[in-house]
Amino acid sequence: MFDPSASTNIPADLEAFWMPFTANRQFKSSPRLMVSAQGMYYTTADGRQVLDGTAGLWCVNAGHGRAEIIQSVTAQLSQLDYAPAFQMGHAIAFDLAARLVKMLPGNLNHVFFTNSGSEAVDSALKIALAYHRAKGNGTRQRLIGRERGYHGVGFGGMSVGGIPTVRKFFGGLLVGVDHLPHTHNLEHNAFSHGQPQWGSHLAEELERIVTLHDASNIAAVIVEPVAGSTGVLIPPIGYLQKLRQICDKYDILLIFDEVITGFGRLGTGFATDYFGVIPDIMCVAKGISNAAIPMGAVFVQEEIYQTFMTGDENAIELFHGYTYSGHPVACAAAMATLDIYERENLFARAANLAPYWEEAVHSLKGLPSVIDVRNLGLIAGIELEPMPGKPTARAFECFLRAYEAGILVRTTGDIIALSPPLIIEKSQIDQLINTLGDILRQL
Ligand code: PXG
Ligand code: PLP
Repeated sequence: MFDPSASTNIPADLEAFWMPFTANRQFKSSPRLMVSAQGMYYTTADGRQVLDGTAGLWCVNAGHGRAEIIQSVTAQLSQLDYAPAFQMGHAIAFDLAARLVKMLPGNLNHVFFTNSGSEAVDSALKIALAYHRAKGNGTRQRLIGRERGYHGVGFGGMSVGGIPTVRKFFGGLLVGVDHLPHTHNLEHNAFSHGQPQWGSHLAEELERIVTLHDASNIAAVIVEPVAGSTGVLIPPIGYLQKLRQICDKYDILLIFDEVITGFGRLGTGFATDYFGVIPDIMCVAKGISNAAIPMGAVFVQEEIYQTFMTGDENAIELFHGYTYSGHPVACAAAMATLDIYERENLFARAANLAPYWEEAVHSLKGLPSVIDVRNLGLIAGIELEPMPGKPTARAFECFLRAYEAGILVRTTGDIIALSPPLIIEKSQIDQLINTLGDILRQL
């Protein structure tokens, strides 16, 4: 039997595993290996405790090693490890769906399950296209994303995404896509606390795109309410409201990609609650199951779901799904995760900590090479001046030194992104920011 505690901490062979989004050769020449995790800390293969400043990859919102999740997953595995998801069902997927939609505002009443954020995004885009077609608006095929958006790595998500390196190696991508401009602007918004004042007018670029392509050809606009992966881009005050208005005006579906912002990251259940803007379709993943078992989901408005529920009752309404949609073990992890969020009031906890967090991260202003600090909820971005001719090098060096110094941070370009588990203590915020400050002073 495989026993993780009996396996050696250092693998004999690092070559076979082609690591995702990783400098494979750099890593394999000096690996950074985790052995276990509990609460706010990882234990590394060389026996050190590392404070998790990133909730894994923005996903372990309730902290590591939660006993309830382990017990639920184990019990579910013993009772029903798997059952076919097509034309068959099991209660826990229905129970989880009913519970999730109660957490959401408006008529986001139906949920389609996936295994990841990437799958959630591709599912959302397909639902948007099929919805318009079902309404007799089959010309509405164009999808609008945003520069510096990240929507995962499926062909749909890549195409509406706006990160050059995520796109440029993979050919022509989806046809019929256009992009809004991103809202990041150091000249106007550097060192904003919370939402920037400047920039809501950038939503009006959607009017230009509508004029160019005509609304009759546009299916949906997809944005992250707060862009995470490309370095924490906070929406200007009023920006998302304007996008919502323009989408309404032209019957364009608004999709929020809440893969990072969902499940408490901003101190509310979802970004839709934080900003008071309700999308037509919403993608989640990550925090839905505290990352213990992979899971993603797409929520849709009542009217969208009902548009599909017409015609022959014996006909499949949506020709889409994954072998593991609503996997019982993932559902069990999600159920236990939601129990923890509720019982420990973690979303409110994050909201209460947010002012302390804001003050702590902004204390890094003025340190060498720090050109911006931005924050919202329990997220922060610290942007560094790139080294001449060596973009990303400064932040990567900072990441390596941080790991040595016992804190896990995430970098993207020359931006350090922080997003700790929502259980973080004030003393741990101090540890994270003080350690980072020391490193920035020495760099
Ligand atoms: N949408 C958004 C907004 C995301 O942030 C995805 C979709 C894709 O989810 P999956 O589960 O397919 O990875 C994401 C994922 C980082 C980082 O450090 C961010 C993500 C994943 C890994 C690293 O910024 N976001
Ligand atoms: N490829 C093949 C050959 C398959 O049979 C399937 C599913 O049956 C898939 C890909 C899709 O896999 P999944 O449903 O896990 O996304």
